[in-house]
Amino acid sequence: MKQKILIEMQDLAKKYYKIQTMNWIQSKGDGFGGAGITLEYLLGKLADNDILPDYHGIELKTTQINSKYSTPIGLFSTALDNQPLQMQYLYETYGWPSKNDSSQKVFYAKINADYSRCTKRCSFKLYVNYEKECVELQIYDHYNKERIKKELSWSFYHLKLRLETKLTYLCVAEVLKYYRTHNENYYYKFQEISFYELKSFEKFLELIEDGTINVHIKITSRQKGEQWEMYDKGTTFEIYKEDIEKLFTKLSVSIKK
Ligand SMILES: [Ca+2]
Repeated sequence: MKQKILIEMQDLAKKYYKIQTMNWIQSKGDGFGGAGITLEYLLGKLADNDILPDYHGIELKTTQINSKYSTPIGLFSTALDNQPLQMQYLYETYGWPSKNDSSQKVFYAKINADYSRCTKRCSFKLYVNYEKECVELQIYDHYNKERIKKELSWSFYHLKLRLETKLTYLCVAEVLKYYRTHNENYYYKFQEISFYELKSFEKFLELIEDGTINVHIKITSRQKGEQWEMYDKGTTFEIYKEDIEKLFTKLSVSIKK
């Protein structure tokens, strides 16, 4: 590992230690990403950048540890790339009526290498195609199990570029979350921090193949005048926290005194 990154990690660990000592901190953002936004704010980062690592070559992730559910860590978000507007195609062709309002369409699903049944008619799965150098989102007719001939994929080139640029070095902060009804605010308490280095892109592909990494497609609809239109909240490759050391090697970083 580069010496420069190790120094940045030690520096980050030191700043983080100060944040730990601050105890409960009121959220600086709202909704789902509040913990991450709050941490970035406290570290003095101004604007969010989805493409590059958050902090001096290190990507920051937060994970809530007092949640009933095991929440996955989003690695990076990227649309299908073998043709333009593939997400649009997916939404228009395979979207299903929303539970809240059946006049709205959604395509909101987690898909991995096992079959995931999304619609009455179709199942979806991820398949790593080494020959074509892409990760395919395959569609199967649920009844006859035959593959529907439509190519939807992410190229190895694009995935490798995204993974290696954003996630070569990673820092995961564990956080406690508390909702205070009195003033309707979220509060966070920052706990343990861990540092990691990416194993390899080949490992990433292996973990897609064995079902460890899934893709979360989040397309809903929003109203525009009288009409509903597609609202794409992003397509994210995810890994559960308990699997993180399958993709990354844990590093030992101590605070430099
Ligand atoms: Ca981040």
